[in-house]
Amino acid sequence: MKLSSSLTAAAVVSLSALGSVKAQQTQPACSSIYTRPEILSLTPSQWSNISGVLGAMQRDGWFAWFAYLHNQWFGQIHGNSQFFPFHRRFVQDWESVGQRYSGSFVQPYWDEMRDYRAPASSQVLTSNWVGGNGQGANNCVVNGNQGGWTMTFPNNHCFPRSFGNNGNPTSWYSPEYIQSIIQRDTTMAQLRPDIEYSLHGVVHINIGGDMAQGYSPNDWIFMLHHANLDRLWWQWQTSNNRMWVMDGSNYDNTQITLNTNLAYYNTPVRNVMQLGYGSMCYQYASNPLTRRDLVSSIEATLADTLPKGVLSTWFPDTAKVKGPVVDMVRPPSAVVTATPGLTRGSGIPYPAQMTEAWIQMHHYNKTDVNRVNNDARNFVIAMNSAGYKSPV
Ligand SMILES: *[C@@H]1O[C@H](CO)[C@@H](O)[C@H](O)[C@H]1NC(C)=O
Ligand SMILES: *[C@@H]1O[C@H](CO)[C@@H](O)[C@H](O)[C@H]1NC(C)=O
Ligand SMILES: [Cu+2]
Repeated sequence: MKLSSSLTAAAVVSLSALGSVKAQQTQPACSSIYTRPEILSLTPSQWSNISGVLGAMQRDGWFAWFAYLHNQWFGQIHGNSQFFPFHRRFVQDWESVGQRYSGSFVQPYWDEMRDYRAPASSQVLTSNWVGGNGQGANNCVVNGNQGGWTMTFPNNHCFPRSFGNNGNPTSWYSPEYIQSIIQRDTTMAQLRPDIEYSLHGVVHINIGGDMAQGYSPNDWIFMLHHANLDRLWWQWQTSNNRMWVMDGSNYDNTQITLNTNLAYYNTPVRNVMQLGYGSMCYQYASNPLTRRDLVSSIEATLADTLPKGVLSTWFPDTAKVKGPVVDMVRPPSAVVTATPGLTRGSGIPYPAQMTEAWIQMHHYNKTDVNRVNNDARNFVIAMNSAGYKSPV
């Protein structure tokens, strides 16, 4: 199995870009492609249109439907290689329902790594956007676009959130660590647990309320979060010829391939692999607020401060090219240092980990969870002992 998938990968690499698309892609190219923006880059009128559509979707029962679907298929779409392709199709399905209400509806993403040091202080979690922590005995959210809503799945309840660590969640995962994963992992069997057991789990748990349940799509943060994870997968796919890399297993331990059907959707995994084809007619905008400066600045800082051995262990692509890692063009360093708010100030804090309850709820493999936790801790130790000061 391992051998045949690496032969396939080698065959793809040896073809021209067009040839490899033809070899793997069976869907037509999209006639037009829309862009998913970072939520904080929306204009007030775009946000008012999107939140208006979300209100209409709630009125018509779509939040309940997606919460039901996610809960129903829960065991088949987590803890195995269907995780990324299923959730890609799921968010796109949601987005296509939104487009019935407004042709210009798009599902934004949240660049959660930017807010990793103090997640509760994120702009996203204010009354201007999705609102903050719940209040009172039932943790009902009172502000933001879902403030005061009654959710109907699995039964009527106020829309709740319950931030971790008594309302002040400890740090999530740094953009440096996520970049390191994207650079180091070469198989889906590596990437999937490295993201699912780190950033994925910790955001669900630390937002809490319905986000920490099988019916987490009740909270629109679910869609912002999974759009971000999908964006990270796409970033991984578009580096190092990994577009068609799919390996590891399904929930029943059968081997996954490009021809395996997705849970519920019964469409081959192949059909969701490449954005811009078939039903996947979207792309991701780089975060215009910070992303360009952030990644470039991280890279400049990494290359400046890390000893070569440390750099090549944790950032093999950066070590190789000593330039843009993935999709970024590094601006002149004058631009980097002049960027407001980015100071080369701080070491990297240890990330929060998944709770025991969350691990059991998903029947995650404890050996794999521990490996991911240890890797994340070792990363922090390696960066801090090399004297790395993060610009984020
Ligand atoms: C959003 O904008 C579209 C036009 O692009 C309009 O048809 C739709 O009614 C608007 N929806 C809301 C809820 O404002
Ligand atoms: C958990 O994963 C490890 C390898 O990562 C594997 O050796 C082990 O058999 C798995 N355990 C279960 C119960 O599947
Ligand atoms: Cu999920």
